[in-house]
Amino acid sequence: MSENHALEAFWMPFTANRQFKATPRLLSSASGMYYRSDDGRQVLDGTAGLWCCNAGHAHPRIVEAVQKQVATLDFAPTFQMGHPAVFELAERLAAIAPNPLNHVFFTNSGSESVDTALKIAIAYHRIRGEGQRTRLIGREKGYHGVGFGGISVGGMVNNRKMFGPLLPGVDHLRHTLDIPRNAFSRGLPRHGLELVEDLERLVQLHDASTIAAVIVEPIACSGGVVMPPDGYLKRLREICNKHGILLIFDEVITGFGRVGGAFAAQRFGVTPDLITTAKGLTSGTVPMGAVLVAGYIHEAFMHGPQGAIELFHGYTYSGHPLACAAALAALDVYAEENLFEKAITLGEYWENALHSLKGLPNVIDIRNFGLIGAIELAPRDNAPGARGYEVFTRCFHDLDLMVRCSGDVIALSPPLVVEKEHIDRIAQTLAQAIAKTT
Ligand code: PXG
Repeated sequence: MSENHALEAFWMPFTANRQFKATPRLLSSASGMYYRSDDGRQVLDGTAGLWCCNAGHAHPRIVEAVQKQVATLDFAPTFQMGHPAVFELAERLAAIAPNPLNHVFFTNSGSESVDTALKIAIAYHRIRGEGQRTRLIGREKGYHGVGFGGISVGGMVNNRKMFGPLLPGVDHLRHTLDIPRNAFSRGLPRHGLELVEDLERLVQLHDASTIAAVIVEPIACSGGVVMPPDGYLKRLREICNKHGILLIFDEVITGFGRVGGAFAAQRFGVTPDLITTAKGLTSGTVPMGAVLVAGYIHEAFMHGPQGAIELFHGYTYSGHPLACAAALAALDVYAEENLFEKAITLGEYWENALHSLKGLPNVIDIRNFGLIGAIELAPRDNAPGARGYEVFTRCFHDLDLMVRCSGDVIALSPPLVVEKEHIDRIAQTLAQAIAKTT
């Protein structure tokens, strides 16, 4: 793989292709908390892959379940057909989801989960005779994947600006990042609750009768790990209730133990009408997403003739047997190893470790909640993102630690099998890398 032409054909996603191919970073195997790089180094995984390998890498239980499944039933359609694992998985997910989210629509990714949830929301209002409720509200700095629905409600300019007018009838709440007032907050920031009243402002502008749904990430991870101010999500729920607007939590990252409890909805004590998931659902092993849907929404569709298809939507691979096997095994691992508690039991240790980096050169903010963390560096003059990228590459190439950089924010989300010694090493390594970066 060292010859550059061997890397040419793959157009890499969200990657500076030419820069990467000049200095590739290749991973060849993984186990537990570690990757192995193709030059034989053991690299500590500070990001659970891309926020997804919550059970750690190559967990024997998940590996075995997928191997067995592929040899038994490689594929089965779920359009007018079914197979046992997909029904079992839906029941298992309904059992850990907040009440009353007790129905599950399967997809293959977070992006598909988001587009599915937005479509269900619009169709739900129409089926109830409120077909004028089509408007969707997202939030600045939000990331909801890369489908046209997801980039329309999303709030990251680079993901939107190249792709034309996007979906019509979309508006955005302001984001909640406020470093001047909230820098170095531990957990949820104290300032900024008033920003939630933006939704009232948009209701005044558009009228509630035109708005189908609001979609937010409980913690906006890709947009730089932006926390909800204390009380924000509760108030958002109240405003949605007041105006008959559906609330969608995009828990593609925050689901499956990342912040403690199965879902952030439970940790924050706020129940949305729909939850989008993916990533940790299979611990990243086989692509799969799922939308958790409140019983009253599902029920609204279950009318008309028995033989009528209730929702004209779905994917060839919705509920793929391999993904179901992986998800069922992942849920077993999460339960048996108490991994949904890790973000609570280790939360304070994680917080203290990250905040020990306060005072290092160029560190302008540190944010944490559950087993999520972010260290924000001051941008270099005329080169935003360069300092973050340098810390990221120094960690990987020289210090055997994988972190993620999004601009000048270093984002962290270790597998939930993380232990104190790994946390110590993550913090020490980052301290070294940041200290060396001018
Ligand atoms: N919603 C949220 C909240 C996400 O974080 C998606 C939807 C889309 O999921 P798919 O499976 O279609 O990629 C995501 C994905 C990063 C990073 O480093 C984050 C994601 C993906 C890749 C990188 O922040 N989140």
